[in-house]
Amino acid sequence: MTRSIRVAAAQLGPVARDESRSSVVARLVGLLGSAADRGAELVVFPELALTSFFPRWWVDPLSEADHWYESEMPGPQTRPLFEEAARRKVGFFLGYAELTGDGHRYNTAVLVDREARIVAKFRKVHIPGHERFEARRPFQHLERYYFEPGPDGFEVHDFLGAKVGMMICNDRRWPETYRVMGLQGVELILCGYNTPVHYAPDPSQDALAGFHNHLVMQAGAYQNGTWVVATAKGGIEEGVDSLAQSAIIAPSGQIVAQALTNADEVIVADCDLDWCDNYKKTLFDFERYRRPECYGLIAAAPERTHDERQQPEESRSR
Ligand code: CDV
Repeated sequence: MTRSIRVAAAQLGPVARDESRSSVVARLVGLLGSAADRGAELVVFPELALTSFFPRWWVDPLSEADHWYESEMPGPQTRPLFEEAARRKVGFFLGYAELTGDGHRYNTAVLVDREARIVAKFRKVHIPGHERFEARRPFQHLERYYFEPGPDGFEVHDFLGAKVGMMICNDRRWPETYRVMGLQGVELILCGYNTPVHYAPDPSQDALAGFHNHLVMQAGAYQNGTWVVATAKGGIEEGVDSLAQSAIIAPSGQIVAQALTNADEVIVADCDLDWCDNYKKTLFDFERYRRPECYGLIAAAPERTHDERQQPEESRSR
């Protein structure tokens, strides 16, 4: 008997700065219902799905940004999504801004089972952007002001009969992300993203945003023999055009489903998990063919610590 999961990517169009949580959650509930109507067992929502992509704005002091974060999950406003998921027996991946009880801020996703229980949490590892307001930019990308890097790395979980991993947005650009999960036998990687089409540090990349998005995920899927399901928050959000093109990618590296719009849209595919072995047991039989003794530099600890790589403490205000 083949092992297969029907997975949906539930893309969101723009979320306005003043859109209420209950309005966004109602949109998520609608998308989850559409996915369930099409037989999906698992729905993947975007990164920071509950709010506008707020790192585009500089808010100082940071405590005045607390309303963008969730201090409990589910909380009163997100509970309707969990209730609907339990009613429809659909699992989901949901990205949101997390504020922990002891004051840490993470760009987080939860993995929720078909009874609406949180079974795993992932905190974004690679935090892109900058730490302080930069006047030269048409809009900010202050993720490094709003979030700490996730300390837990890339774990793989037994979920719905599959080996499932998670990553968030910029994580998808790094080969190490996929390989760390590949070494744990991952068969299905879930991802949410917000990718502004304009990249201020090098605008020559703007025209390539869609190409790079699929390039990295197709390569990661193929080189590790895994499915990748990646969901955007796309469209023109508060004046900033963000990439849509949500995609479901097979272990062959082929895109088997892709969003056609930059608005709320559900795409669905049957992910045959046994297809992973076509790659894991042939070209990418890690046991047989990898040469880790030749790759030492990749995992070597840097000479500087993470904190030393940050901007000087006096230029930050937390
Ligand atoms: N939300 C993100 O992580 N966005 C980044 C930026 C750098 C565009 C991305 O890699 O898509």
